[in-house]
Amino acid sequence: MTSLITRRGLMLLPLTLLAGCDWVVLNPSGDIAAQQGQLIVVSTLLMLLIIVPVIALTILFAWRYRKSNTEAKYDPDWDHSTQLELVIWGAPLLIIIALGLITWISTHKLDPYRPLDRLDANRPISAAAEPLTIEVVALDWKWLFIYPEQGIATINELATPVDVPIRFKITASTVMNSFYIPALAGQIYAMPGMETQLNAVINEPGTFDGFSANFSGAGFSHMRFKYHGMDVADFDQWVKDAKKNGSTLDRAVYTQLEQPSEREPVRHFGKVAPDLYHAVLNRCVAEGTVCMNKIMHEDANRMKVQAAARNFLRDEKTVLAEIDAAVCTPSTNLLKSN
Ligand SMILES: [Cu+2]
Repeated sequence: MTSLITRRGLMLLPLTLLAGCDWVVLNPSGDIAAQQGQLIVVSTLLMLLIIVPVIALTILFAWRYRKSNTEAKYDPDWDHSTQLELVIWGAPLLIIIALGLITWISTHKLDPYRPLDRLDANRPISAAAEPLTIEVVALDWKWLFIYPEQGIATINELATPVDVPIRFKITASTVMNSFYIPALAGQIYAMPGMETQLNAVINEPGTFDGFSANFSGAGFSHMRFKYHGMDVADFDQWVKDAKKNGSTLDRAVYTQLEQPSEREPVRHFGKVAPDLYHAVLNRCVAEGTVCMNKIMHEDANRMKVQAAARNFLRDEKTVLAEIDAAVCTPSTNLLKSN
């Protein structure tokens, strides 16, 4: 008896654990994350349209056609029902059509590269409205945030004003990470030598968790930061405070910073070398290295010259063939006429 109670208690344990959860993904503070949360709810409900009836009917059939029930009709030669066929084929078809439409629409509407067209469900904004740009660099094992317009940078702390569209440009220094603030928007990969983007907005002031959602080595577990959604006035004050901090983030400081380290404390830089993010992205922070975009540009130019040379040679062959034809044809004709 005790073992049965214990077993039942243990079965309930996961539920009590879940009850303590802060369901941030389904109750976020940013409009993009809110729309993504709604997608999860809608697709789960669509799935339950099949799962709930199937489970209910399984139990119903097992009960109704149990051996001791002599009332149930026994019909071993039954093999077809048009109504059943309609339900069995129609229901999944309609659900797949609905899921397909939702996927198509939301993939385009929630494309992280697409500039926002609304602050939330009730407040549209023009796509031309200039967002706040933040450059994100995933380092081993801390986050660097550069505010190019404000000329400041931070380590392991992010702040943005509430109800202002933000455009994140995301890259990494060595290995792949994933930039994830569940309250704000879905995760976006951070990769060295390339840039990903995220457009999002926070609608409520508050402090939220941010972290790397892609394992990146020894210090990964502590690659966490606090994200502050602030009133515009508080944000301006925060920028001013950061500016007051005299230290400068230049290439030398960055090279130090880039070295692997764990549990980095929050740090602010009042000045940032203006081309630092470009150099990080194109892997040319170190003195004397050529930037990747420059190498790619030169490669592209070389390809163009090679293609032009090939075209020229082909044209020359065509011209020679034409000359050949022009010179040789009359002589054969002459031969023929003789
Ligand atoms: Cu994948």
